[in-house]
Amino acid sequence: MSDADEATGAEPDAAERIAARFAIRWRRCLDPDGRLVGAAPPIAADRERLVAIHRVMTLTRQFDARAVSLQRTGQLGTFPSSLGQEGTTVGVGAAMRPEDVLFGTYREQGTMLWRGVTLVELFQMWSGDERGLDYAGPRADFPPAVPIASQAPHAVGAAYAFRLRAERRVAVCILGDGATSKGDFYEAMNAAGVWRLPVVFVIANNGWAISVPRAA
Ligand SMILES: Cc1ncc(C[n+]2csc(CCOP(=O)(O)OP(=O)(O)O)c2C)c(N)n1
Ligand SMILES: [Mg+2]
Repeated sequence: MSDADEATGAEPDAAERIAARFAIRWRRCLDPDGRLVGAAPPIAADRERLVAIHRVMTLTRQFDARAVSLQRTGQLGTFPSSLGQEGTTVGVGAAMRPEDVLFGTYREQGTMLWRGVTLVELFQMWSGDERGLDYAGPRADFPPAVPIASQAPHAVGAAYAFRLRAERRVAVCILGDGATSKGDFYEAMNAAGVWRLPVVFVIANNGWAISVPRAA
């Protein structure tokens, strides 16, 4: 059915009927300049929690600056900065329960710090020392996925296990906007939808996949 058919109420042509319609709602609390849009969410009144979140956001930025300096002076291997994404990463961590399981990328330092991964473990990990991945804190969390979107099917597998074991926990999978172009992302979304699994996909849209802008 064309838009014109719909507007006039005309019978749709049997050869071109609409198979499905859907809408994706979006919600925001702040505009790009940080001004409040609409009513503040309940967490805005929880000063203690906001300070706790802000503390880890600040720690994340300090860790980031230190890691970038070490990387630039040849003392650390590759390091993906999360500068400017502290709110997303720590915010996701703060929304999770301890028993949930994180499947993040290489920019989730904030989520990891919130969940109890230590600074020593982060420095070990980014120095290539695998002991840094054997977290003393969140034992079940997966290591950051460097192969893009590869953590999405893992998250679905874990969520399937939670379902089979009747465990009340959620797999939380964080991906970049570029990762949404990967086949594993669609396969994971499809399986999660078909089996109605307890998995949440968070797309951290920073507008870029290395040098390719989202608009391209
Ligand atoms: C399977 C795979 N292909 C290519 C790469 C190289 N690569 C590293 S980062 C990146 C861009 C990812 O963009 P996005 O998902 O938006 O994450 P961002 O880095 O912006 O956080 C690519 C293609 C990779 N790591 N893994
Ligand atoms: Mg990106």
